[in-house]
Amino acid sequence: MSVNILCIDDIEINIFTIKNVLQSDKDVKYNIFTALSAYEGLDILIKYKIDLILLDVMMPEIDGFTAAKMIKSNKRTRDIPIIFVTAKKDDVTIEKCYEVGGRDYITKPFNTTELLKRVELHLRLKDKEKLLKNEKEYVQNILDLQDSLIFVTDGTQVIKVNKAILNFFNKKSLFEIQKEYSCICDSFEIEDGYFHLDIIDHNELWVDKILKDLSDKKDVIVKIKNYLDESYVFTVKATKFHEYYILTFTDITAISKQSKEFEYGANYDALTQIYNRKAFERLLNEKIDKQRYIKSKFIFIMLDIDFFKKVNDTYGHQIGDEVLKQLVNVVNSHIRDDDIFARIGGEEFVLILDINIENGFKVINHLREFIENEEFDTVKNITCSFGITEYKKDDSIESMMKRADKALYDAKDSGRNKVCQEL
Ligand code: GH3
Ligand code: MG
Ligand code: MG
Repeated sequence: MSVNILCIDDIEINIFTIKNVLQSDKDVKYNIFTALSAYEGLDILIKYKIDLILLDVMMPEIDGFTAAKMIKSNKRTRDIPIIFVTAKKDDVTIEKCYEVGGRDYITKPFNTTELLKRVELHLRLKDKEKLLKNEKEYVQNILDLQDSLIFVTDGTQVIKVNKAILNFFNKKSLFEIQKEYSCICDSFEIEDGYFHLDIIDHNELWVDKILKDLSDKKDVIVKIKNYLDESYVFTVKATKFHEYYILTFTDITAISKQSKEFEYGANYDALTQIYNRKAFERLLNEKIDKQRYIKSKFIFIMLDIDFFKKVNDTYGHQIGDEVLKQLVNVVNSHIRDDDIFARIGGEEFVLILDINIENGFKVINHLREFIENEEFDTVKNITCSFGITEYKKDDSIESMMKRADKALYDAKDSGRNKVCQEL
């Protein structure tokens, strides 16, 4: 690729000399454009793509300094390196050369090698700058292509963001983001199960805590509100690069909602919203396991509605469902938050209470009376039978259920609306 150099000097012999020197370069072929005034030079700059300017300082009408200012104030030409060629060597002139945007200066009469080497140097620097600028733009392009929110921080201030972040916060530029969010961490919602500022030690930087969690193979999940005040859940990845931290936030809102629903569905009964059979089995097993090191009394109760088939046959299945829901409310209002209450079948429920069997018997009998006296919508009255047993050493879920089932059978067999126990 040919290199275009513009040489502006009001004295023709100077131009002639410079041209000769530059064309003597054996390694590079320069295209030399010449101008005898700043006007002429500016005109050439409009028409051609110039790579470097050699500019005389003292010229009639527009001098070199003024011309340089004009070149630097134009977006299209401001990056072209200017080397001043001047006869003046005083400090004021030299200082002014740089002040107006010159990259360098050469004094007349100049040394041939010096001129060639300076020109080569500044052309090389210009190439490097261009490369760097391209690199930056190309990195930004990669960032902007990502759906994840990406941002770079020095730990204090946001240094770089991608388009996804601007869109998320409805901002036009990094500057707008910086103005409103001194730290993106301020926008993390404070909620259990999510990473937020309240969980960080005062002597730790929040990004370092994220890096530490990630290296401990922990998932870092944050919740952030967008400009419409809608909450989104993100999984965070981070890395440290020199003094910078690069963080990506990937939107997992949909998956996280799904898995929460899935988790709920796996543990709770859809009709009554209490634990289902699977959750109950897990919880009872955990309780039995704990007995190995925490010895405490607990009882297991099976509850079955009496003649429930008749309710369905008389009022229909839908009313039957309403009875189940109302019964759950009645029982819930009678037990403590820590007690376990689950629906394990159609009209069969279980309870686990932290109490000994003597007191448990009284509590359950009271519950039985309570249900008996409750006025149920439509069906008015129902009764329930209960089978109770207490945890014994070496019990398993099966052995406990077997005894409770036997007690329940006794309650049914002895006329229903009864509480029976099996030791
Ligand atoms: P018992 O006093 O011997 O327990 O008599 P029962 O009629 O309650 O017992 P049975 O086991 O014969 O009948 C249970 C009935 O529960 C059968 C079924 O119609 C009803 N059922 C089971 N699951 C549901 C449900 O989800 N909704 C409704 N509405 N009814 C259910
Ligand atoms: Mg039954
Ligand atoms: Mg029944």
